Amino acid sequence: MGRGPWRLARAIAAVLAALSVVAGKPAPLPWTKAELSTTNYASAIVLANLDADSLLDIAITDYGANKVSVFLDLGRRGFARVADVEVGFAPQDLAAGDINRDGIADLVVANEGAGSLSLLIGRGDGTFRSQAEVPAGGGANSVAIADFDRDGFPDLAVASLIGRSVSVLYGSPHGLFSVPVVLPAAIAPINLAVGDFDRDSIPDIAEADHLYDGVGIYSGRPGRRFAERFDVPVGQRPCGVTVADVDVDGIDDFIVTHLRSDQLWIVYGRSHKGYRSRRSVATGHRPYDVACADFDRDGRPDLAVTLEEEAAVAFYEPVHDRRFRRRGIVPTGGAPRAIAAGDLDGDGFADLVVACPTARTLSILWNVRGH
Ligand SMILES: [Ca+2]
Ligand SMILES: [Ca+2]
Ligand SMILES: [Ca+2]
Ligand SMILES: [Ca+2]
Repeated sequence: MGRGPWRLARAIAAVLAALSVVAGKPAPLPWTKAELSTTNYASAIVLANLDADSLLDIAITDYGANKVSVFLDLGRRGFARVADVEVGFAPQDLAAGDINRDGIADLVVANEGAGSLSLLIGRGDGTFRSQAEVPAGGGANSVAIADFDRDGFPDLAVASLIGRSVSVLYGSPHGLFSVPVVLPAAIAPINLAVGDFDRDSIPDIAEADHLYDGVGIYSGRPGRRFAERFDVPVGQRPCGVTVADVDVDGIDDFIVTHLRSDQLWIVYGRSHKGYRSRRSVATGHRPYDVACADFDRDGRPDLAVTLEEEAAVAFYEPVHDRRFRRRGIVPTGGAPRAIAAGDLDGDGFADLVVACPTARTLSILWNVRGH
């Protein structure tokens, strides 16, 4: 054998070694990190425009302090924290939407300890002019806003851990909600998300059940009805569930994280019935939550996963056949849990907000590809 093929083989080995470094730890990704302090234990994050500018603001539930904290985005990567809002005992989750249809974003908070929902009506300056608390089942731990009966008034879906159920509360012209319609869950619902998984234009609910090896789907039907729950097997002990159109086919999909088995599952929606396929992605240790956005703007959504035990966010990009590969990781300020994606600085590239509850911080990961 001459030296040419040997050199070629060595060059190929060098390229493969370099690629394995890129796929593993240090991550040459264009992210700049900043930290915001929280009061106690940030359990959930929502990004919404809560004031009069065009920038997304940050609202979090503070589980230990029984409060919602709002960080107004002032532009130029600066934030102003407005006065915290008292909510019910042990707030675990929140959602943003215009509940009373006055054009101003409002917040709904699931209070796990109180078994209630706090309704915070926005003033449009990051503060809230009224607060109501409605019963929502014991261990209310996850909430979403959607118009399930398509009457133009926002409705609420809430998971009840102790009630072992998902409840739907229908909105009315007066901003009041109906008595809950209770849908039985499997064992221990800990998270839900809403999307249209069968493309019939009626919102459906995906519910992750912590003690059951699957995700329950409640398909919305015309009127105030849901089809009988059906389960999608997604491995042991699902934790987080996030809705996105991962394969860009116009049908919502959902992504499920698994704290204990170090993987996530992507369940792809399908027109008319059920789901088309599902795919697992091996992650690092203790994937808690996932955000889906097209971070590099190549037209294909990417995944950002909080790895609690690695104190980092891991990034995954799509490859062929609905599979994903790891692109790199970015360290956070502590063990990360909740994550949310949105363009905070208005440069057209999605940024990330990551809650690190034990460090009492939010890590802001600025996506600086556009700079
Ligand atoms: Ca409103
Ligand atoms: Ca409605
Ligand atoms: Ca549907
Ligand atoms: Ca899809």
